Amino acid sequence: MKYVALTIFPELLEAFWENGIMRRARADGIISPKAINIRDYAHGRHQVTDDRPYGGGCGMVMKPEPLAAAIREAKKTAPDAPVVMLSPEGRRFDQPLARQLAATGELIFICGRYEGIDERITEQFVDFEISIGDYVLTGGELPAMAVMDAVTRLLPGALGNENSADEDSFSDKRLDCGHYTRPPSFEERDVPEVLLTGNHELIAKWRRADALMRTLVRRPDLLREKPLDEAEKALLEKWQGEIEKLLYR
Ligand code: 9D3
Repeated sequence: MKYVALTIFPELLEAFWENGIMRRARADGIISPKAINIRDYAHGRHQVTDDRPYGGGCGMVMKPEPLAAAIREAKKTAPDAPVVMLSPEGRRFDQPLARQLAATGELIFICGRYEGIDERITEQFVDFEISIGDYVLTGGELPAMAVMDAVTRLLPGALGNENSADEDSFSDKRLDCGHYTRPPSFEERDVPEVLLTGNHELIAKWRRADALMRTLVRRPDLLREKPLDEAEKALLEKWQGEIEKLLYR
């Protein structure tokens, strides 16, 4: 997967690519990332990349000419890449969109700063406009890293263990179960006994129940997004019975 990120802070992306899973994926040739400094394509003595908004108002807007030149440069390296613009007005990023982007061979990211970029750039060049959620950041670099992170871990070989486990139908639209490691007792809190039994069938059953309970309590909206399977219905009915016993005894 080829990534080209257009930014006025290329060091932010370089630091991201030089660490952890990204670093290894890059060393293994699974990703080949490159940052282009938009400022290098700005003209004049001060290489200005922003200007005042037409119509007035506070804040600044990224000028179209340096962005267009930087995008055209990126397209020389990645001619078939969809152009992804990170923007608070974009479509909310989620796992299905991560899968869709992971299926492309190359991606160009535009990381905006200030109040945004000139709308004519969006109209002319942008294929996907993506937001990572409803909160206000200071620019598109961190969102671009979030998208690259989610996409990279889906690429074959990027995670040490061949990934598929969390992409299967079970974990989709459900929270994960709780995780535990040694020691078995930590500051008066014990690991659930079943996890120490070595009984893999019982452990799998406990994990499914714990995941369902956590989803029910924290994210009941997810239970409506994917229909309950028979095992989940049985667990919910069992818990309903236990709740009714407590309430109506
Ligand atoms: C007053 C209108 N503001 C929009 C909420 C202006 C504005 C604030 C912050 C415009 C851009 C930004 C910088 N944010 C991003 O570039 C951004 C972002 C975000 O702030 N939240 C979630 N996802 C994203 S993707 C890019």
